[in-house]
Amino acid sequence: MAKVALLTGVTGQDGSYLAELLLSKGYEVHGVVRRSSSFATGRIDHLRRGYGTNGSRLQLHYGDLGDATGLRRIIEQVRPDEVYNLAAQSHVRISFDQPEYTADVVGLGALRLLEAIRDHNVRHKRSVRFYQAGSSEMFGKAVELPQRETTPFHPRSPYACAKCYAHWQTVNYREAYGLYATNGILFNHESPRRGENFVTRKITRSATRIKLGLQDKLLLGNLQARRDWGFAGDYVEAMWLMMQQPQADDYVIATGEHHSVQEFLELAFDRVGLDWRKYVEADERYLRPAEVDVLMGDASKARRVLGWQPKVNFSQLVNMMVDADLELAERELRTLGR
Ligand code: NAP
Ligand code: F7E
Repeated sequence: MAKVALLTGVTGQDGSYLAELLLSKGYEVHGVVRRSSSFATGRIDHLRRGYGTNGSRLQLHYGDLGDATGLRRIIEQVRPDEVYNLAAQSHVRISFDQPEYTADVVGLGALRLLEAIRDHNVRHKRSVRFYQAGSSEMFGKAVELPQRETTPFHPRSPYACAKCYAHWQTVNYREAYGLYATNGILFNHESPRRGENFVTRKITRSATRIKLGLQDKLLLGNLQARRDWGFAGDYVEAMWLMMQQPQADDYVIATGEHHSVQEFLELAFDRVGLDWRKYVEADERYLRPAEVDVLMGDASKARRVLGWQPKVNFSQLVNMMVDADLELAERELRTLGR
């Protein structure tokens, strides 16, 4: 019998890579999608068109992390072995504009799932496993570097505060009810599927569009912030590994290197043969009321216990994203008939 996985956030960057990984491992995969006025399934359409033998094993269900009744119904119907909670209002800057909504979806959303699983387990004598998509943003203001599982949290945004709530509820359900509930504390991870308003993708998309004459300028905020950037494809493997252990636990997933936004800019523009200084302008709309200056993780526990390590390094990641966006910009140019 194939294992059954339920993914919230299946239409997002990580959801699409994790769905691919689980399908390749023979899972039956179910995803929660929220209703929107236009389709948001662009990242997973290739999995639904039935390519290979995979297509029929990805099934979508309408649901929302704000709607506990719907989530419970989906869990009852799907009877998953593993639930991966990837759904979130995941943009840190936007969480300052929408703090209450972010807390509801990111914080209470995780609690709604935990409660649904707890009841489902008791009712059906099952032991559904739960993965919570935690974030390095929870470390926030650097109290130590590198940050590891034991580093105290100091969140610096409504998003990070909500992730801390979800983290501690996950620990609490593990301790109080014996749920197999695991927190992945993932540092920034990127890919050609990254949302276009996160800084890495904004840079690679703009550098390539500027190169082809589709755009003149790139407006950015703080160039000095430093992040530990890895590849999303590597990070979803860590999620799966965490869910296969005999005991649930919490793990930091990171590359152990940090680079500034400016370094990312330099590499990306170099890749297309441009000098970033000629095109980048400062725009205070992209500054945050409280910034996280530097994040760098120590993933030695994941290496030791899970046998996990990243395969893609920083410059390979930048090149992969630039090359994919160059193809996208070329397609855009052709569509315009230029
Ligand atoms: P993403 O691309 O922004 O995807 C977020 C997903 O959540 C999308 O599928 C989105 O649906 C869905 N969603 C948003 N609000 C929802 C709601 N109310 N109900 C149901 N679904 C909702 O994020 P990601 O980069 O893949 O990240 C996955 C998870 O890891 C998130 O929880 C994020 O906070 C966390 N995380 C990410 C990183 C990173 O560097 N990427 C690092 C640490 C933790 P639509 O497609 O309809 O918008
Ligand atoms: O910002 C600076 C910005 O929005 C990175 C999410 O996946 O990772 C992500 O959160 C840095 C920040 O990612 C712009 O101030 C400068 O210092 O790409 P970002 P993030 O805030 O680190 C964590 C781990 C998550 O969990 C989140 O879900 O870049 N920056 N100029 C800018 N950032 C943006 N977005 N746009 C700019 O124009």
